Amino acid sequence: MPADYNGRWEMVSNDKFEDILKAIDIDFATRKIASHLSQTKEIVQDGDKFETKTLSTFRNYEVNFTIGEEFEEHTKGLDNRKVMTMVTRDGDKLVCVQKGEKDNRGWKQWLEGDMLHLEIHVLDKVCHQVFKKSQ
Ligand code: VLZ
Repeated sequence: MPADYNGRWEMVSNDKFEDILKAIDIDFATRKIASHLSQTKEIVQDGDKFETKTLSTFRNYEVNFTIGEEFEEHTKGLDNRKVMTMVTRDGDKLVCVQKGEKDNRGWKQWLEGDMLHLEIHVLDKVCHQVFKKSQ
């Protein structure tokens, strides 16, 4: 039985998110706002298909994907770039590679009990977010 990411997840920690925003060229003012936001993740998973929403009071980010299927992701409201994205599984972990202008861009997501962990990386920067299941 693969990991079940379905549900609503509330942010409990967000380490070095501003480093990621800087690495993708987000301006100072936006970084100061965005790095202090509490984010909520809503995930609807049906087998290998994921619909994800990252919500905040400032901006929302939505991306849908199917494991193993590469697609063009437009990082709308973030750095507004186009990247070629593919998410695969490594055991119960989701591993995302975002090929584009910025090297070593992507994220890994996994579960530990009722906590969802997300590690976002760009260039030599790494951010670690933790979310707690709320629904
Ligand atoms: O996460 O792609 O969980 O499937 C941040 C939005 C979204 C609010 C970060 C801040 C995207 C706005 C992370 C800043 C300008 C992401 C995936 C894995 C979604």
